Amino acid sequence: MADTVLWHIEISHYNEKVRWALDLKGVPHRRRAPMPGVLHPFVALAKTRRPTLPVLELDGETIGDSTRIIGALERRFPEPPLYPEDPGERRRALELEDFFDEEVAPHIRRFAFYEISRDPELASRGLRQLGSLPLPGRAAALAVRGVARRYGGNEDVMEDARAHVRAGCERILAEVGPSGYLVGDAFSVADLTAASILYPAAQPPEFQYEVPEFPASVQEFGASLPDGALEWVRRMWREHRPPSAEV
Ligand SMILES: N[C@@H](CCC(=O)N[C@@H](CS)C(=O)NCC(=O)O)C(=O)O
Repeated sequence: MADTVLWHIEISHYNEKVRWALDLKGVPHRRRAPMPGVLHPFVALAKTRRPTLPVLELDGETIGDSTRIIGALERRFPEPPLYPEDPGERRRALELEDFFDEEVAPHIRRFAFYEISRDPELASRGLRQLGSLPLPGRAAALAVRGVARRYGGNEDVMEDARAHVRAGCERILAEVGPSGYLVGDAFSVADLTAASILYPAAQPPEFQYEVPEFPASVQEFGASLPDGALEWVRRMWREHRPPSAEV
């Protein structure tokens, strides 16, 4: 087990999904964070032929994509379960995982990078904080704008991006049951995914790394999101986010 290695990006919400699953299941692992935006796509490509992290090395297998990694962890370390036992509940939990991955995560990312790229000083501090290439103001803003574009972010799609993030919050409020969880009576992959993907908006104190600094425009948008949804995200972190199992 000592050679379980997570290749990750500290600030990334998709990467947080996998860290949370590893920590919850108490899997001792090492973490490697190749320079984000510079080295990380090459490391990912070399390992999986796709440019994205997270990538997990587990039992001699190299697995890319947070959903596939959680599936593999669930098989190898079934306790505590993240997939509900009941087939109908399991289907709903996996659908919600997919919804937050596909319909919310890309939009929160393109919105945040685009807004940061409009403030050169913030962009420069952000790159330094990320452990990426240290660039001065305008150059940093251009680099971050490039990342935003890579993720589909430009002025024309900002309203759509905000609408998707809001829809994610509304989906939480619509799905949360009397138990306080999205599916059934227990914490599942649905809750873990929603709470990971929306962490940049909720800024939970349990986040294990430095939370990115956002411009006023992002903070104002965050403050306009339905309170109950972000409170729910913070509660999931408070009640279900264990400390790191990194060795
Ligand atoms: N569907 C993938 C998405 C992962 C992803 O988009 N990772 C980003 C960081 S947030 C990445 O590595 N991007 C590099 C690139 O696209 O070049 C997952 O769930 O793991």
